[in-house]
Amino acid sequence: MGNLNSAVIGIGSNIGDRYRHITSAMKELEQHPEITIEKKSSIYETDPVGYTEQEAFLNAVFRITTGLEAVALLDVLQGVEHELGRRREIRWGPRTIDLDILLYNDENIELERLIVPHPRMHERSFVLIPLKEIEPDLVLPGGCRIDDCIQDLSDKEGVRKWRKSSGADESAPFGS
Ligand code: A4P
Ligand code: MG
Repeated sequence: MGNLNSAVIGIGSNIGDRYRHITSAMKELEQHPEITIEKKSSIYETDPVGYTEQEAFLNAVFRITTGLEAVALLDVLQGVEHELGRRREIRWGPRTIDLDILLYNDENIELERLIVPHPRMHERSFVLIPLKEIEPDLVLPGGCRIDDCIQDLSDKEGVRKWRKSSGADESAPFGS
């Protein structure tokens, strides 16, 4: 394994068996020789943000160490999205799986296909609430402590801890 980099990944799904999509994606990533998952948040059920005429998401975040450069990591994440049948149709619309690089070391990256830190993470409860679980002392790029940043968000009620045993998701037919 090459030099160890630390990255935080956001994951989300709002089509079909959302829990299975999230666990399958994480299993795929765990099997990559240059990726180690270090810490995972709980899974949250979250009201859709942006394009709101869609089903609720399951969202989580996790921290990895990786020998991959940021763009190579994005390639791997997009490969997993593709494998799990992600179709890009509506921007911010429904998806079987979405994998975003939220943070990569403390680097600022501005390429056409990769912007890190993720430009919308600061304003999103579905990112910051799970992120606080794994990085409680994080100071966000821009200087806001994660706790203070969450306090200022208006959509906190749209983010609820989710339990697999709630059942509904497992019995729902695909695509319903
Ligand atoms: N890209 C640029 N920077 C990054 C990065 N840091 N990580 C590029 C990953 N990709 C990055 O993404 C579009 C392009 O962004 C990619 O080709 C990549 O090169 P996409 O995943 O194809 O499309 P998208 O996700 O629909 O667009 P975008 O802009 O990434 O959307 P967001 O901002 O991620 O929002 N509501 C809830 N509750 N939960 C959600 O998870 N997600 C979204 C998507 C909207 N509302 C949501 C949720
Ligand atoms: Mg995305």
